[in-house]
Amino acid sequence: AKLQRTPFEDRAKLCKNAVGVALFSLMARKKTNLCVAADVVEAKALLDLADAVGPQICVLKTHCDIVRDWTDETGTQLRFLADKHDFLIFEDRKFADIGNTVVQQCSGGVHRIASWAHFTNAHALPGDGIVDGLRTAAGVENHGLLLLAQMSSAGNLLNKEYTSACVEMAKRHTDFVFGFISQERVIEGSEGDAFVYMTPGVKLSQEGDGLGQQYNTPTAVIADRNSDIIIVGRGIYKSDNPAATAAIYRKQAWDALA
Ligand code: S5P
Repeated sequence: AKLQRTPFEDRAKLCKNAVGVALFSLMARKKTNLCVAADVVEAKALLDLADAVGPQICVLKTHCDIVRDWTDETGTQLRFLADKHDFLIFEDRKFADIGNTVVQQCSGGVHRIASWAHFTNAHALPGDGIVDGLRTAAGVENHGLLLLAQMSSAGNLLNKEYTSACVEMAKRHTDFVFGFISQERVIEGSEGDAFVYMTPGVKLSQEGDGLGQQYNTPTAVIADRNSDIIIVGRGIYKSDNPAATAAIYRKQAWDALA
């Protein structure tokens, strides 16, 4: 039997974090559940890619620390493109340190992540202090956080017990934590409708990369595993025409919701 899905506009009303509300609303308005992982290593290439795929996506995912010529202007320009095309910026920093350290890592350094990213993510490993630290760095008003509840890579150590502990941590911080990086929906029912599930390891051709990445199709991730958003990197940015390829992934992922 087909899953009965709560529409994204209704889930916006259940979510307690402003960025989560904005994300659900934008997905409903723009009709896209595609996130592009913009893993390119030069600022101009990053901005060009964001401009090209911008019309197709709900979220642009960045790894600012792989960009060799990152400046404050890169963050400013990304925000300009986010407004132009109506998408949110997700810095995939995967914080994993004690609260006091992540405050500095998120707000300071060369990248000043909190000044341009709408949301970021963290491993739950250090305990609740990491969430409290990132909340301090960002301010709850216009930032949000995802927890890594599951990973796509072969042999990862995030087992069922760990995933459950992540879920419990998220439930303790619904003002700030609005979802998960996971391979499937990790909270069922209406309680789970208040959170967003974003899934990486998505590609139309499914052979791995020789470094442990494991791929599923957009349809498998959305229709079978009941996730909300597909995260696609190399499948799009390494293709001959990223804008056209993004449109193909977008359609498959959105059609899989029906
Ligand atoms: O479990 C994970 C979590 C993340 S955020 N597995 C992942 O691959 N990612 C990220 O998703 C990874 O850092 C990369 O930016 C993207 C997948 O890229 P692709 O080229 O394999 O599609």
